[in-house]
Amino acid sequence: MTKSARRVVEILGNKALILQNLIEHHQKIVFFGGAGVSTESGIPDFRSADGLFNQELKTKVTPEEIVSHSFLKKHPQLFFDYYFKHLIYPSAKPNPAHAYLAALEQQDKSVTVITQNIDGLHQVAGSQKVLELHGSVQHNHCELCQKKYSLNELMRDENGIPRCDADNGIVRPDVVLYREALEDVVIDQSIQAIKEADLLIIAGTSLSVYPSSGLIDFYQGEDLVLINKSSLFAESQATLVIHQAVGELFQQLN
Ligand code: CNA
Repeated sequence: MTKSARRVVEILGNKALILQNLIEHHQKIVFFGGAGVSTESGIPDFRSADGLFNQELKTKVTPEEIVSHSFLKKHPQLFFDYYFKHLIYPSAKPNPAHAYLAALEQQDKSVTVITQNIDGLHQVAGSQKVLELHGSVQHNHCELCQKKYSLNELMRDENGIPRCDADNGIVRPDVVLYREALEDVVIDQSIQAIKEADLLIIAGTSLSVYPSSGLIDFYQGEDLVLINKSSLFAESQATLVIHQAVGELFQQLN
């Protein structure tokens, strides 16, 4: 679709059609997502009005402080109370956005999902190429002996501190906590995928968590699509901006 044709469709209001067209005409697609991709699966994000950071807590400690490694070290019980209550959603199911991306991978295209989410829903939907910048709640390990535990094993004692059955060490999630470094290999693979992409779709992220959000600066491709329920600073650089719920939007695509 030419730029002028795209503009006509935009004026007519069918942005889903433009997105569909962009996806059809590009071969190397990167989907860069955040917590907003999973809100329609019933998992709250951090920064929406009803997101976790805006919910009243009984303590003066902020969620950012709680979800940090120093807090886990000092107050493991309070860390896991918060973690199990607010960050684990074992019954959440993929929504149409997850499902669409998994199906797209089956077409003759290169599709890479780069996610800041820790819920593992892209893999549940069937996506194979998923780079999890902030790790995953599905994987856990003992801080002392590194023994691995599944989420089900971690949740055996939902009210206590998960302990290793070999040495009683604390079993922690393989999630990048605040003030912890991202894994080099995941960063390198993400940069590579973004550099090679000819379509970058950014969805459901406030782009406010660094260094993850800075990765999109490596994009040199043709078209940039931004999907978010609210406005973002990066909109001026985008070919297409869609203010809509991402699952609802992807449900309209073929
Ligand atoms: P964020 O800062 O909470 O921003 C979410 C963004 O998504 C906001 O701009 C919302 O307006 C927007 N949004 C919410 N729902 C939708 C929707 N249905 N469709 C379109 N847009 C929507 O979250 P970020 O991902 O930007 O911040 C990164 C943090 C959030 C990472 O460290 C994650 O680990 C963390 N997080 C992950 C999950 C999860 O794994 N599902 C849940 C909550 C927080």
